[in-house]
Amino acid sequence: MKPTIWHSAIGLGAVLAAQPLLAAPPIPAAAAPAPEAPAPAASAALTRDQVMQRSAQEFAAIDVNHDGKASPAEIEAFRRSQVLAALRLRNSRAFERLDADKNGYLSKEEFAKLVPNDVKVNVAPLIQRGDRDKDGSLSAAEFRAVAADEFKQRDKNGDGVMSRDEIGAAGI
Ligand SMILES: [Ca+2]
Ligand SMILES: [Ca+2]
Ligand SMILES: [Ca+2]
Repeated sequence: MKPTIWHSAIGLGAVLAAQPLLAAPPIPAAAAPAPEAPAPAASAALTRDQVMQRSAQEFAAIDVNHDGKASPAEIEAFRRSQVLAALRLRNSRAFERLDADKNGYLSKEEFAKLVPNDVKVNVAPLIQRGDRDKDGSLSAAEFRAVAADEFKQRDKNGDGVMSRDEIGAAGI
């Protein structure tokens, strides 16, 4: 079972912003933390409903002070945590490949920690894109609109499902 590699606008930005610490194969699907809904087991395709549901869960995770708005700071923190989690997982996988002889000079955990303590993320483009009422934050509705827009752009053949191909076409 392979979780899908699609991420919402926020998650996607995080993955694109992530600079690999080590030369490693492309981040596998699971590299993006997906505390939200587990991906469908049978297929990596995503329906619009799944995308919107995921987006709602993401918004809930971002809006930590529960004021109904995703502030730039909240989005930044969320993205940063996603990028760092992706880097740690990538490192952990790289370690498994490198430690073929299992002599373990460096523990897996230590190796996984070899990522920056902080990463720079730029949420301005996302805010700009989604902030329709120009209050500087994304409301749940604005956030939803970004996800819907993103889905529409990627569902090239308009069948209401983002197929693996359509997800892949995004170049992730
Ligand atoms: Ca908030
Ligand atoms: Ca707004
Ligand atoms: Ca499609």
